[in-house]
Amino acid sequence: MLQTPAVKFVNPRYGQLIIGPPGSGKTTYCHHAYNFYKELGREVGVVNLDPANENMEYKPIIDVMQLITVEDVMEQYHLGPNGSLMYCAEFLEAHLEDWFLPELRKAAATCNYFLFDCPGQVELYTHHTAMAAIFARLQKEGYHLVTVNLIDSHYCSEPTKFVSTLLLALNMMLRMGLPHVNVLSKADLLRKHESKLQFNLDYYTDVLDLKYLLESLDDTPTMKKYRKLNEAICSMVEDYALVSFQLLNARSTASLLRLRNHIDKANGYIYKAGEETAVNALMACAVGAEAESMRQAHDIDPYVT
Ligand SMILES: Nc1nc2c(ncn2[C@@H]2O[C@H](COP(=O)(O)OP(=O)(O)OP(=O)(O)O)[C@@H](O)[C@H]2O)c(=O)[nH]1
Ligand SMILES: [Mg+2]
Repeated sequence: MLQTPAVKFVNPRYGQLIIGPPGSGKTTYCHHAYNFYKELGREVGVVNLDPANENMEYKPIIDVMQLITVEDVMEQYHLGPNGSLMYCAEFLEAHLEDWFLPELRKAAATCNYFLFDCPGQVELYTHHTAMAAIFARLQKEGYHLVTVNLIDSHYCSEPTKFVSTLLLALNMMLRMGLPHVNVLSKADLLRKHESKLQFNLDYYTDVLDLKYLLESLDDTPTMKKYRKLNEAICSMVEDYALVSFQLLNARSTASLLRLRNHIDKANGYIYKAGEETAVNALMACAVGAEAESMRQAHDIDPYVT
């Protein structure tokens, strides 16, 4: 007699790991993205992983500050803020099994989509191993993760800053080894830097032919002696061909929607049953058919002068 195959129903869980340098807009994005995803009907929760988070506008479903805070570590061990943050990351890693994962499993009873508001110190993602280990454990737990790397768009305003941004973004992508979306945040303020932008915005977002960037670096007198180094960095970024940016104005629903389309492709949410199964929604996500000029006009608030 034919046996009915055992059908295993799975409820996949998804996570956005919001990383990026201090002040790049991670906490603000989490707040607005939380409201936005709620509106879309997703069962979303925000997890605060920043032990020095002071300006949370959202109510976290899990808060690492209940486990440890940078302030306490500084006081108890007489460490500076950076050392304390490293300590906190290692402490969280050490308490994954007995604190964090049990909390997360409890939270997963009501949520299947998590926004992780991560600390801003870039060394945690470029040199240190604790955050990468925490993310790897989340993956092992069955989470479909994507790192969303927010970088303040004012870094486009000078070629030197943009070169370091490219190197930082590439380093983070390679070290985290996860699906990754780079974002130029605060795009609504780009008009302010417009006079300083040496190229069209798509040059920065699509990371086009970097020889032009090298030429403009040559125009900066203090940069002349670093020509070979800059050349090597640009050539490496080009060879990997991995870095590109999306624009974000965290306070604009249209901008959040465009970013969601990219993120859903990256972490596979578009293939989930439910919200995104409508073929037209899938197609819109997959094709992302939007002219570059339209995309930019949308994200940069035309009323900011
Ligand atoms: N104009 C504009 N300002 C923004 C945007 N996103 C964030 N900001 C502002 O940028 C500042 C820093 O934002 P946060 O969300 O605290 O940045 P963060 O990355 O969480 O900072 P740390 O946790 O300290 O690393 C705040 O004053 C925000 O109001 C944006 O899309 N547009
Ligand atoms: Mg923050």
